[in-house]
Amino acid sequence: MIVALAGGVGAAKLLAGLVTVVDPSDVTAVVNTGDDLELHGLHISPDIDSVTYALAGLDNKATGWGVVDETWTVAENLKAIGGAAWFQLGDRDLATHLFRTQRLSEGASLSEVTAELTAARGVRSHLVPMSDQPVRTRVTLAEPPPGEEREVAFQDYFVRLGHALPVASLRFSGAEAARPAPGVLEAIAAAGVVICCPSNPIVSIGPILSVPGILHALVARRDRVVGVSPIVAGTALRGPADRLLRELGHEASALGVARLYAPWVGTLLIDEADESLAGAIEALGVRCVVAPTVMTDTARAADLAKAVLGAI
Ligand code: FO1
Repeated sequence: MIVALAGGVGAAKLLAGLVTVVDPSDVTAVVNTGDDLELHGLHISPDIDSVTYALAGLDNKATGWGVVDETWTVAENLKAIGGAAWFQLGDRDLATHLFRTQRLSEGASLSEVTAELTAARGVRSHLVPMSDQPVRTRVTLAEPPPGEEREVAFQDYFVRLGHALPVASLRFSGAEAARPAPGVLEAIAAAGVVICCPSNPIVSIGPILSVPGILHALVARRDRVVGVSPIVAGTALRGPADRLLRELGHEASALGVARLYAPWVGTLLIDEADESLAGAIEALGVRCVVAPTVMTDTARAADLAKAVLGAI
């Protein structure tokens, strides 16, 4: 069994490639829910949805989030009547949020709803939220603009403010009281390989590690954990991972990622562009494997998945 720690787009791409080279039902993805939000009375789980849509072949490759062939009738009408328009929900995507919110209101857990949604979309891999309890990433801005709170919710930082403002610190609200979702610790303990997907180390993988028990379970399987650096030649291929690393005092490089992950990642796969860092990474006690990591299409993602599996 293969376990993957997953954030949004980078994880979704790698997992879409992975399921072309292994039996999809052998894959369990533990997904970040620190990005979740409530908007228009709906519970939205962006990373769970990004991974689900990618595995169902429904992902919108133009935006990197949401559903392919999307239409925007509801969003346009919401905007016309003065509703919150900064976080765009497409018509097809809305069905997911309506279903999730209704089932949660009936008392289903987020894991149960996720299993129902993935089954309905024909996804054979197991998707598990990191926790059924709410854990929310909160971002403290270094220089809040006038009228802005110093601490904002993740999607306010990421989408409404365009992840353009420097960050002073982060916290994962609710983490202390959260428990790993059912099956998470068991899956990590039983996995032949645990893949840490090329997701943002700070705001995608960080929240997963904040759930009590998960880091401990990973440390115990360190020799089976393979990370993929989301930083290539000092930059994030997508999103603010490089800036966030720097702003929070880390090095924005594959070596910086290795330093962060060294306690629980036994092997780190880095891009060919970063080959010169391999020695310094190995000096940390992290095995280093060099391979092409840029996933321009599913075939490249499948090659990366094979390299990850081959690294163990
Ligand atoms: N990202 C944006 O940049 N703008 C949006 O309006 C937006 C809407 C949205 C709706 C549903 C969903 O599942 C994701 C959405 N995202 C949007 C992406 C999301 O904010 C981030 O990519 C993830 O949270 C980071 O992994």
